[in-house]
Amino acid sequence: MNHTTERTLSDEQIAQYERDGFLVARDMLPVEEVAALREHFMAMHARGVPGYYEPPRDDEGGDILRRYPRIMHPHRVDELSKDYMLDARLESVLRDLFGEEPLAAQIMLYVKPPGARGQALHQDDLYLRTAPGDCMAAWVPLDDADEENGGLFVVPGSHKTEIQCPHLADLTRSFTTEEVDVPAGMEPVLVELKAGDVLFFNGSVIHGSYPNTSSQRFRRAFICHYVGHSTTEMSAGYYPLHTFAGETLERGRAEGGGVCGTEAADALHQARRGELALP
Ligand SMILES: O=C(O)CCC(=O)C(=O)O
Repeated sequence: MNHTTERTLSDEQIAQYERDGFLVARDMLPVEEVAALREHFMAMHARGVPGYYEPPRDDEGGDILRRYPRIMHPHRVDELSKDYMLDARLESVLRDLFGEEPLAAQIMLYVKPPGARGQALHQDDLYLRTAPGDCMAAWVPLDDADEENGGLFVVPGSHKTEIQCPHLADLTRSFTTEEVDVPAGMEPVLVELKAGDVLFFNGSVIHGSYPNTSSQRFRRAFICHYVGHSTTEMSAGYYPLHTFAGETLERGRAEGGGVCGTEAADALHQARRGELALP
């Protein structure tokens, strides 16, 4: 078991996370390890997993993301993905930030090639529906991530605002269909990261990314989502949860939620067509 009673983070780092809703841990993974991960994930991407996610398609149809779709839940079919989702280095930071044992819910892989759209501003808690408390993301860049190649933006302090009902995003800039507004007086800021850094952020923080405008630079990242051990319910699509000791478990099933970035938009579209009444 990876349990340790010693803290990894300083009081200042924990206070900064609580104030801003995010924390950058620099140089968590050695560059050689990140290079090996890039290779592993690109090979997986090229292979596809029939019956699980679509192998990359050659006919782009004007959208490069058809050839490079994000891969949801690779930990269910790929041991290395699961190992990283349950990595002890991530666990120690998560434990300090949650203030309790973390449980892993999912991992997603984004390849984001040159020309790819981003993911409009949103809050993960809308989809994971964790209660009580918030989920947390560990966003692990596999390339240096900056404004040019579509790095991640966060809105500092927005985890202290309400979870918003999204509206339709600008689909020329976002591959997901929903977007939330930036609260008055707040601004999205780019979190510039080097491959090997890890960004941790609270599930209520408004965040997202814009298109990759570079001509040659991919912006690969894997993103893991976690909840605290005291969670009593969440969206069932993320079950089973994983302990860092390797057990699986479930909690209660929250209403709604679903795959990050699509569920609420589907509901909005259905509502517009008069098939569903929104509360
Ligand atoms: O990596 C991105 O571009 C967006 C990721 C994101 O918003 C998320 O993981 O919820």
